Amino acid sequence: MDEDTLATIGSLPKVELHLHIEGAAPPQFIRGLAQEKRVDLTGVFQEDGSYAFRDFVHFLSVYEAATQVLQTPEDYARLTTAVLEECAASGVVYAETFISPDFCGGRDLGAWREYLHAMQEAAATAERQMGVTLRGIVTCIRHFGPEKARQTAICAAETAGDWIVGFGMGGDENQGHQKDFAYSYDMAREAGLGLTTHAGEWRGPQEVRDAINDLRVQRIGHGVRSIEDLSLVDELVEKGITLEICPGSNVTLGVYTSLHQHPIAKLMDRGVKVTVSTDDPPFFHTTMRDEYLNLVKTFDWSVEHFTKLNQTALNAAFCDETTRTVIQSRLEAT
Ligand code: MCF
Ligand code: ZN
Repeated sequence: MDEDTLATIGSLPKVELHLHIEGAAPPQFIRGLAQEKRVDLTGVFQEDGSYAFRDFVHFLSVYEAATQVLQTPEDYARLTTAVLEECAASGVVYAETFISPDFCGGRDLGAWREYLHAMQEAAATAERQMGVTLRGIVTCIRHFGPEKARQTAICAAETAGDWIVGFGMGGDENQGHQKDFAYSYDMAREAGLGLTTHAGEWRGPQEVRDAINDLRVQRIGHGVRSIEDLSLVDELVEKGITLEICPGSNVTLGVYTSLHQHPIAKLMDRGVKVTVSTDDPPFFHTTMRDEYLNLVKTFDWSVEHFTKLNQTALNAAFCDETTRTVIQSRLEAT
């Protein structure tokens, strides 16, 4: 691959659909807040200053430990700015971020509104200053259970609008079932929110089928293990379901041993709506730019592959049509 093509791909305007806000926090940002607030974060960082985790379950607990320093709406405003600076540096022009009332006010609706207001203000400033548009997906956490998810869904439904555009679920896929959260998803759907859930990352194809049938989502977070059942892959194509694929995350957490083993190219070739995101970029030592460059080097993709990824992502974005038109013109301005 020649240097010019790499530079072109690295600097393409990008659309990112799968980004956890706390998981996108630069480690130095979290360390700074820990010092300010005198919070002991022993075990969260490695000696070199990066996040420390051994495996997926450990990752989830380190993630939750790091969020202890994020205690006020103002902390989330600062976090939003720090995250959007990183997005802008990678050429991201539109991102959707997972935000959780669990961490923002303990699922209390009044507190949630204050956190949301702070994040929205920070995002509006970043949009003016850095040219990156952000929207929020209210996210319940699977291993916190269905009751907390219901409280989260109430926060989502009450604040649904032109900034809160979706409802999602992350967390430990090995616990419980998608259908345990059907009530929450019904509430979110009735509030007009777009729907996504993490599935087919740790469990196999049945989990993706459950997400489609029990939660009636339009998008799946990860969904990569769908490749293990080609009739499911056909169903994803027929139903036009979009996968939010995070290749670097999957390799770092050990879903695949290397990017060469990753099914993203096969899924794309079979006609699945494939998009690329970073998930929790500093945890996985990645950025959107790195993701693109690693894909080029591994699969020898052309510029057209990447313009298609971004178009697919924009088509599947949960934003309103006015926003979609604005972002479309940014994608075409290259
Ligand atoms: O996608 C990765 C790995 N798979 C599942 N869940 C998560 C990932 N990154 C963050 N999460 C979860 C985690 O439980 O999302 C929550 C975290 O607490 C935050 S949502 C604002
Ligand atoms: Zn995720």
